[in-house]
Amino acid sequence: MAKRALITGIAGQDGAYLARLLLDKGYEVFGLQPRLDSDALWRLRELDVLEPMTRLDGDLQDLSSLVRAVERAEPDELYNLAAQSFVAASWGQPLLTAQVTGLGALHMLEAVRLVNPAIRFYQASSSEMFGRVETSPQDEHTPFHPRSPYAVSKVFAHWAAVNYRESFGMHACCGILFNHESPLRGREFVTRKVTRAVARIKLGRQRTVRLGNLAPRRDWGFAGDYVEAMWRMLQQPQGDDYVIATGRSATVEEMCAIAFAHAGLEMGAHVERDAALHRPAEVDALCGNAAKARHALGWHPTISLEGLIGMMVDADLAREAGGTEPGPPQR
Ligand code: NDP
Ligand code: GDR
Repeated sequence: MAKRALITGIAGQDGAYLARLLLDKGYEVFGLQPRLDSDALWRLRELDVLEPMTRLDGDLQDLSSLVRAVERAEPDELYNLAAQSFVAASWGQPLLTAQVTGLGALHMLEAVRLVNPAIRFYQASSSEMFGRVETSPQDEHTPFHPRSPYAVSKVFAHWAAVNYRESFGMHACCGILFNHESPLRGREFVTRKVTRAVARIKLGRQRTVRLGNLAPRRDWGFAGDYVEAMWRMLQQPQGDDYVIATGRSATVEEMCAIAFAHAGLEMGAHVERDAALHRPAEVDALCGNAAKARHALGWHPTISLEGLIGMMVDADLAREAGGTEPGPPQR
């Protein structure tokens, strides 16, 4: 019989890639999303996963909707990807972020415990939990020092999942994923903001892009690789926590330079600095050590930063040229 999976945050970047992966593996896929209007589903259309999956209404803030979704889907595996995931927005909406990204994960764990604690559970933890780091690279033993309401909420959710594993013997895994991007990345995140601007500048539709702090370092990988790691975690005999990263760290400025160079443009003339885009507390440098995932899961990244940013610029050029820009307005 086909395995069944329930994915929360199905309409987000990772939800779409994970749905594609699981459908290709023969799973029956159920996707939970609060709003099921047409605009929200563009990523599912792009990866051709909308028709073969079942969509369920539900919100991480509403435990009863989660209980109903778990009862309906009867999943073998549950991937909790839903979140208010934009770090910059979390200072303006700290309570909403805590309720969805933090408490929402606990609601999801409770729904699983109430309906069927044998369901394997994946929690989308984040490298943002490391925050102000004192050692590099970061691995599963690096202490957390969250620097935003988003990261504080993710630490709560992370420990809730660990606690349910230890308290109730649940097969709960936390994937501590470093930044991962793709042509389906939301336009508010810096890579996609830059690749979209590069495409528009190349086509003469815009002259400059306004950016905040160009100095922070991030370890950027490809979302398609990272959802494969999520799945591999849930195939292990025991629940555990894994860092997923490329091990290469680059500054925002270096990432921008790659994007402009890919389109044959000179970056200097097109980037404006805007202090209003700086964050109240910044995460200066992240770089992950995924040795545990490499050994235990046989996982490794397949796409370089140049390959990733080039793929995103090419996708944005094609969309801009074809007038097929998908997705909701930029936040
Ligand atoms: P996205 O922001 O693209 O997707 C998040 C999804 O959650 C969206 O579909 C969103 O819907 C949905 N959502 C928001 N609020 C609720 C709610 N109250 N109830 C149910 N669903 C809700 O994120 P990604 O796909 O990039 O990331 C997936 C997960 O992984 C997130 O938890 C993120 O924090 C985490 N993560 C991401 C990393 C990355 O680099 N991409 C790295 C590490 C962790 P809507 O759009 O309608 O608001
Ligand atoms: P991040 O991603 O906060 O790391 O969280 P984001 O792309 O938003 O920022 C990365 C870095 O770029 C700097 N930056 C800007 N960022 C944005 N968005 N817009 C700008 O104009 C800009 N200028 C400079 C930021 O200050 C930051 O240092 C992502 C999300 O997917 C989280 O959900 C996830 O948990 C982490 O990655 C790992």
